[in-house]
Amino acid sequence: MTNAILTACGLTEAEVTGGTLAVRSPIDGAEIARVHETPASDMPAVIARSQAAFRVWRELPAPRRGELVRLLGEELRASKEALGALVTLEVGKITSEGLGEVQEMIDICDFAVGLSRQIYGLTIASERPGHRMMETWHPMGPCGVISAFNFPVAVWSWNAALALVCGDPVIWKPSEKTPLTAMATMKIMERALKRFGPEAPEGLVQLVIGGPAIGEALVASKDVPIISATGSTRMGGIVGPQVAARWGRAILELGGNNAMIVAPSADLDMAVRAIVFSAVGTAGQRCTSLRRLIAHNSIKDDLVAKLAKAYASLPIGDPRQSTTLVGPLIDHATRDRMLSALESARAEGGTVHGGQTVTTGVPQGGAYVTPAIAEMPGQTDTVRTETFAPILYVLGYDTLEEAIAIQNDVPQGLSSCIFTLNMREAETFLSAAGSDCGIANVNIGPSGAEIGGAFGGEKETGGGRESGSDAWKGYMRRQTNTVNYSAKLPLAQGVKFDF
Ligand code: UN1
Repeated sequence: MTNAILTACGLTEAEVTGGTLAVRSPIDGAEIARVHETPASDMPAVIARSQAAFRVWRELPAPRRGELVRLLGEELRASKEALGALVTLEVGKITSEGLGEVQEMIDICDFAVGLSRQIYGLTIASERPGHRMMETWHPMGPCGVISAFNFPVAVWSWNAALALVCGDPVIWKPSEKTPLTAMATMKIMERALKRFGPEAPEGLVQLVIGGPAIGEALVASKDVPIISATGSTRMGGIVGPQVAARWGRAILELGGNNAMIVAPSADLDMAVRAIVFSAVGTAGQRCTSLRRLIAHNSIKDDLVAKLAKAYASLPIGDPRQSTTLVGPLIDHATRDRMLSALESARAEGGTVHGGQTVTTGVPQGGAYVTPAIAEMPGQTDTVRTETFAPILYVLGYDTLEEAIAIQNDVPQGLSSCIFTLNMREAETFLSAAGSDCGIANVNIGPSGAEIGGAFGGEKETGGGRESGSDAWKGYMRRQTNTVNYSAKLPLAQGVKFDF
């Protein structure tokens, strides 16, 4: 089965054996490959190739660059099943979410193809006669992409699809837990490059595999002006200042601690469906996963009872089975962190439902758990900490103002939502005095965003924006142009300087 999936993705025996990096499937903990790491000593050459590619790629018209991304989208469509199955094998996502991840790649390719003909700059009214002002967007240079295990390929594609149409080469360092999906994605990219032909320079898209030394080489290099890093706040706290210190541009997507406010008027059945998907989907391992439920005290007990019933019915097990909704955690260390967070929650006065290790009816060797609900007496330190596992903390509230204050009173600021049928409450939540997050939704959960919107958040989430809207501007440099077509040289602000 494993070999069939690797072969379907075009990975050869030589590529997946004999290396130094062991890859385990979270499904059963079995080693599925030993891949070859990029020696840190290769990094200067990798970066030099990327710089050389940049000098060629930046001169190709953007719509022509978009053609490469169009071909990538086509190749992804053809490889959707194979790559989706590999996401399931390497990350443990259920089959539907593995396929959904590849669909997200296809979607961003489509978006970027359109963007390649819409890299618009403003024209600006000049205060001087016979002058014209405008903005031009230029390619920026190599873009280093450091991605996390939980969206091993979609997050790369958000960055790569935009960077490529923006004229930037890409150097990708995936999570050490997920080199296989990255290698398979590169095969797909290579097919697109081959069809595109010789206008695409060698080294336009490169993959480097390995640990922190590889990432550090990218982060430290002045020749990699953009570093897009997705992962923990701890990682971002190291990467961000280093990139800033060398005047690079960091696009950071770090931790979240996403909440849902459920108001008295909410459609509770709909809220339950949204809560279960966003708290339990991907086994709670999305940066957008729902972690805090802030429920009005008048409906809280009813809601928790409905949730407990829904949780009890969730099929937990092998993510390759079509009926499974909760697959394994990425590894046993994650399971241990989940159990210890629940211990802390209990010590803080919380009442925990679920949160047990599951060993029957699941493949042996994987880290399977029952998702947990923890009713908390308040927003304790444990609640304020992101634990990358299916734990839903429940808090009560009486006034909307109080609910919004609780929602905002965490270090992270990625995603948020409110369930209400009251228009005043919904609009207040979205207003300047409402949610402080980069994403704020009404009557849908915090996870599962479409690619068309800008994705990212504030505070310890890092402030970066990727994917849709005008996130492309993060991959280009803006140039302000003033053109004088008159025969005089008037100065701005009425300054006189005659000699
Ligand atoms: C992530 O978890 O790093 O909004 C990205 C979502 C997905 C992307 C999540 N579209 O849940």
